[in-house]
Amino acid sequence: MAEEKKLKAAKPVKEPKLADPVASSIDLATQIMIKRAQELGVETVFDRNVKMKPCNIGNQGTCCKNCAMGPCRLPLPKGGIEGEDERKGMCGATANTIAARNFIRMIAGGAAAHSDHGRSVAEVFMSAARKETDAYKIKDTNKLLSIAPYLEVATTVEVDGETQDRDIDEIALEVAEKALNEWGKAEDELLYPKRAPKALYEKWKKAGVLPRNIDREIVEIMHRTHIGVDQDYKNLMKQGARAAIADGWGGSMLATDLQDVLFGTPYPLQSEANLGIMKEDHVNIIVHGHEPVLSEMIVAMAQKPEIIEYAKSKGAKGIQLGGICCTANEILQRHGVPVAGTFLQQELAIITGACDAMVVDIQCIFQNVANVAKCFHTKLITTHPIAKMEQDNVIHIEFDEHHALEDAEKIVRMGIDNFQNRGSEVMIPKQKATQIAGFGVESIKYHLGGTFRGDYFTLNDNIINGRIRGIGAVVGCNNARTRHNEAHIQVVKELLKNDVIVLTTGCNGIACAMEGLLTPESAAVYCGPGLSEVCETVGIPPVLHCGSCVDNSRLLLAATEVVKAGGLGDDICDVPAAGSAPEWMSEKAISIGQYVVSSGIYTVFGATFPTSGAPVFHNYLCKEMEKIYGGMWDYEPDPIKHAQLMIAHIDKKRKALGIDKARERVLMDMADRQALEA
Ligand code: BF8
Repeated sequence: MAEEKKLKAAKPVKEPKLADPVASSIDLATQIMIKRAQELGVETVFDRNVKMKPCNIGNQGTCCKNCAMGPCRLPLPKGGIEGEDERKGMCGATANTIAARNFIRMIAGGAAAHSDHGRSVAEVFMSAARKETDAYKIKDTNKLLSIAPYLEVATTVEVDGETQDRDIDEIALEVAEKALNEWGKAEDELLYPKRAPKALYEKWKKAGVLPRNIDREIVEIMHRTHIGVDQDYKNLMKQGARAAIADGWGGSMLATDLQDVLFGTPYPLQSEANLGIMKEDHVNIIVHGHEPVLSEMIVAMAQKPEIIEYAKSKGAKGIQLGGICCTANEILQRHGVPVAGTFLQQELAIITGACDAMVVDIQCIFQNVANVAKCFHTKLITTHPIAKMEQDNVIHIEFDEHHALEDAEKIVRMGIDNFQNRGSEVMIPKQKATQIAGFGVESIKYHLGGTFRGDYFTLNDNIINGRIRGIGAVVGCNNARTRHNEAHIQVVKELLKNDVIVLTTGCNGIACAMEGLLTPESAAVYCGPGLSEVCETVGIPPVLHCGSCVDNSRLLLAATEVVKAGGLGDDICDVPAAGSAPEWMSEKAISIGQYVVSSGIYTVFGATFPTSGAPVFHNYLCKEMEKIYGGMWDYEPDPIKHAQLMIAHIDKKRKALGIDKARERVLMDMADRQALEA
C-alpha cells in the first residue's frame, strides 16, 4: 500500500527575487556591494525594489485617506478622461482636490523636516549666545554681522552721538531671539523673504503668500486638508506655496545661516567620495542624517590626540570618519570629511563589515539599517529624541547641546571599542573619487573676483556674452525605483555639454562627487567650449557643490545675487536658470521644488510625479503656476529630455533678455575700455 501511495512532487523552492546589481546602480562600488550583500544573504533596498511594486493609485496622487470613510481611490482610467471627470471620493472630493491635498501635505512634511532642523540649530545657537555651553561658540562673526540686519538686529550703537560697533555677544543674543521668534511669532510676517529681489517680494505680496511664521503655515496645511475644509486645488496650492516659501526663505535659510555662524561659512576644500573612503585598518565611524549639531562634535572628538591614541591602543591605525546623506555634506563642506555615500548606500556601508559605528540623527535613515547592523558587529546609535528605532540592537544615546562633547566622546569611544569585534569578512570596495566642495554665495563671489572685486558681475557677464548659457540647479535624492545615480549624472553631463554651469546640493552633490564631476579638471572633459574656458580661467569645477538640502537656500540667495549684479533682469524668473531633481523621493524634495518654483524658477522632476492621476491639477502646476510666480513645475523621467527641457527654458529666458544672439568677441585694450567708461 505504502508503495502505491503517490509521492507528492516536492514544490519547487522559490528563489528569492534579487536585484540585478548592474541594473540597480551605475556606480561600480555600489554594484560590488549589492552583490556582496546577496552573497551574505543580507537584504537591501535594491532587493526590496524588485520584490515590492509601488501602489499605482498612490503614485498618481489620487488616494485619499484623510478620513475613515475611505481610503477613497480615484485612479485615472486607462484611456484617460473623456468629457467631464466624474471621479469622486465618498465626500465628493474630486481627483484635483485629493491630489492637491496630498501634494501640499507632502510640502507640509518637507517644510516641517527642514524647519524643525532649523529650529534645533536655533536653540543650540541660543545656548551658545547665552554661553550655556562650552562646545558651541559663535565662530563666524562676519556671517553673524551679515545676517543681523535681515533679522532687524542693529550691528552698531550710538554712543555720545558717535556710531560705534555693537558688542558681538549682544548681537548674537538678539539674533538668537529674533531667529527663534520666526517659528511662532503672533504678528507680522517672516523677515527673510525681504531678502528676495523686490519684484519677487511684491509678487508674493500680491498673491497673498507671504508667510506669517514658519509653524503656522505648516499647521494651516494640516487644517485645510482635513476632511471638509479647502476643496479648491488653486486655493490649496496657495497655502502649499506659502508653506514652501516659509521653508526655503525661512526654516531652511535660518538653518544654513545659523550653522554657518556656529560652525563656519564653507569655502572650497578638497576631499573624497564613495565607499572606498572607509579603511580596513582604521576605526570607521559613519555619521548619517542631517543636523550638523552632533556631527560637528564627533568631528572634533575624532581629531583629539588622546582619542586617536585610544584607537591605536585597540589595534587600529586611526579613526576614519565618513558621512552619508546630508550630514555628510555638512561636515564635508566645513571640514573636508569624506563622503561614504548617498542615501541608497547607507546599508552598503555596514555590509563592508568595517563600519564600527553608524551614528544617525534625523531624516533619510532606513529602518532597515538596524536589520543590516544585526548581521554585522556594527553599533547603530540613534541620537535624537524624535528619531528612535524599534529594533532591540539599536543603542540610543540622547544628544544634548549642554553636554555635547561628553556625548560625542561616549559615541566615538563606543566605535573604537567595537573595532576589535569585527568579523574576518571585511570587504571595502576600492572606488572613491576626489572632489572639491564647499561652495556658497560668499565663496562664489570670492572666486569670481577675489577679496577686493568679489561680485557676481563676472558670472553675469559670462552669461550675457554666452560663454555660460545659463545656470542649472540640480539637486535632490536617490530613488531606488530608478537606477542609482544614472539620471543625476546624465542630466548634469548634458547640461555641462551645453555650457550650463551646475549648482548642486544633497545627494546629487554626492553623486557628482562619486563621478568625478566636482574637480576643475572635469571641465575640459565634459563641458562645452564656453563653460570649459570660464572654469579654466577661474579655476573652479563646472559643478559647484553648495552643501546639504537646507543649503538650497544658498541657491536662492545666489540667484538673488545674480539679479542684484545686473544685466539679467530684475527678478529671479528673468535669469536663464532652471532647477531639477532627477531622482527625488522625499517630501522635502517637494517642498524644495515648490519654493524654487514660487521663487520664479522652472523646475523639472524625474522618477515619478505624484499628481499624474489628476490632469487638471497637474496642468495647473506645470503651466498656470508660471503666471503667478514666473516659475512652474515639469516632469520628465528621461534624463536627456529632462536636461533638454531645462536648456530650452534657459534659451527662452536668454531670448527674452535679448542675449540669445552670439556676440562677436572683441579684445579690448586700455584705450577701448576708457572710451567705454567715458
Ligand atoms: O535632505 S537629497 S535623500 S539626504 S532628502 Fe535625503 Fe534626498 Fe538625500 Fe538630504 Ni535631501
